[in-house]
Amino acid sequence: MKIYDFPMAPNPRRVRIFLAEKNIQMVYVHVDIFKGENRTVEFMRKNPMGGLPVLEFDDGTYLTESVAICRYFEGLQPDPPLMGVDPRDIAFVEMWNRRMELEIFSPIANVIQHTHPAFITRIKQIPEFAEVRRDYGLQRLEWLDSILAQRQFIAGERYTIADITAQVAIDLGVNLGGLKLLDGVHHVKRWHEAVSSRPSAKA
Ligand SMILES: N[C@@H](CCC(=O)N[C@@H](CS)C(=O)NCC(=O)O)C(=O)O
Repeated sequence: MKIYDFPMAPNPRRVRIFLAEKNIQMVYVHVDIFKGENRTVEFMRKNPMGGLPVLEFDDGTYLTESVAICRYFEGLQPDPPLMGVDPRDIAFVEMWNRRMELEIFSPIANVIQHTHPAFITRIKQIPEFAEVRRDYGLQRLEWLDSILAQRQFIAGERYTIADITAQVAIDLGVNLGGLKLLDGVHHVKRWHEAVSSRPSAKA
């Protein structure tokens, strides 16, 4: 088993953090997105969508979508639980993870895609769209701040995949986009310091 990976990209990092939390060792194969290595004919045979990460099983089949890959490893090794512990908890973790994808990750990714020089040749950049999404993302971080005022982690008192999704999104915005995402959101900042101090954050 191996995972096709690119260190700077947030979705592959989501899986790396998830596996680090579970202490699962993995073989990672470096695929350089900026050099277009994920868009070659050979790579598109592995994942017709071209995206990373991709999990290759030993029988030569491929699993894509970072959450699907996490779901597989959660089933394989349930401890520590990162996707919920019973039907109700699983549903709530799912809800918070989807909210982090749609309300936090997506606007931050849009800002990067529509402003960062690395994307100039990849998409038609629309600065006004980046501006709208930046404002939306900042507003949603204030909302997240009000959630984290009430509890330790995003889905409750236990660290879950929802924290990983928000963590990779915020790190992307701060490190690659130079966005000041942690200013004025004290509870998000406290939470971010906590997740960043976990050994998995280095993954
Ligand atoms: N929904 C997919 C998204 C995969 C994706 O778009 N990954 C990005 C990196 S974060 C990528 O490979 N982008 C390069 C490209 O699509 O050419 C997932 O969760 O795995």
